[in-house]
Amino acid sequence: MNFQLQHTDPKSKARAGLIITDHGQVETPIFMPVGTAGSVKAVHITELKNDIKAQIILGNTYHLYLRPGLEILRQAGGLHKFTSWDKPILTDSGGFQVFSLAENRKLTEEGALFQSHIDGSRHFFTPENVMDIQRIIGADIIMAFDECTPGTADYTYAKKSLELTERWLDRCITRFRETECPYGYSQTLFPIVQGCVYPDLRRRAAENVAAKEAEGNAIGGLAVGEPTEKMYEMIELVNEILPKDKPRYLMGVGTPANILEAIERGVDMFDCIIPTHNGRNGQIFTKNGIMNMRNERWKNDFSPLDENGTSFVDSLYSKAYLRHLFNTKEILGLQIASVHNLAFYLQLMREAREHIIAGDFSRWKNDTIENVMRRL
Ligand code: PRF
Repeated sequence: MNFQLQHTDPKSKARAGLIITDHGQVETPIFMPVGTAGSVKAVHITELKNDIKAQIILGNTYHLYLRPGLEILRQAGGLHKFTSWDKPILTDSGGFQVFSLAENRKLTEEGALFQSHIDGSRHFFTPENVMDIQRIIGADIIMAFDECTPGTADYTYAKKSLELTERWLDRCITRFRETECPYGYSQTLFPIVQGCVYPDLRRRAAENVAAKEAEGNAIGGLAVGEPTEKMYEMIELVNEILPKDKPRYLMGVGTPANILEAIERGVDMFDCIIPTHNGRNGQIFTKNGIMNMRNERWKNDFSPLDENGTSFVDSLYSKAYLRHLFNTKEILGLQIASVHNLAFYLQLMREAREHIIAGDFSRWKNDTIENVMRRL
């Protein structure tokens, strides 16, 4: 993998860049649709490529390891071949999902013991086997095995947790260097900065990660229960330390406002379930604000779903029709909402990039947040 920093906004920390992988290029800032179990829920690959214009998608080690499992993934020739998505993929390492989904999980120095949320079967993730698993899944960018410290953790817990993440990172790097991609292309490992909301821990974590000289770096442990202002403060502090010539990935964030604020503070890559998850609950993002399609208000509004939208669904379908689909629980409603919201997020990233290059990012960002986050 290679990263070219193309433009830096003169008035903020916002950047425009290019990530080059063996499965193609990614223009940053970028949003990565979440394809947890090998599918971006309710969205075809053709829509992702041609309509949404996604450049990279995310998969989850935890889910893919449990189902379909490593034997099937290996036989398929990796996740790209299995899913027919031939562009870049990033996989999360599983630690975060073990803690949010699995049952009876137990953390030890060695790794994380857990029971599957599907059938209760017992499994053990270690920094070593999580590297091996991500080799077999075959993502272009793989993530270190970390403990995502809750945003409400006290200092003593956060420090212990960070120290474990740091020891695990060293084990990840060792194993990653001893192994190779079974499919003949190259993979790269991103370390993750933890440290909760404590400036000295975040500073130390960022310095430790920066010293590894990885091809890209991630910021984890944010949007996990801490106040939003604390999140912005930690992003700012960490980005002062992480290398400028490597992409920075903020894990699992967020709303359009969160993403634009993080871009202004120097973040390049994002993933989040909000556009798809909230979309399936009837929440539609537009430039003029957020619509809840279950609302009576749209019952006889036959105007296009989103007159400013770039997706085919925006002009093809009306607000009243999508409201009807949600009202009758038609599967098509989930599909339209998911495609629309992902197209909206990707368009927001393209506009952010244009404004960074044009040099007026911050003004555009402030206006955009005000409009986009309004409730309609
Ligand atoms: N670590 C990992 N994955 C994550 C997170 C983390 O801290 C977060 C936190 N926002 C989302 N996904 N490995």
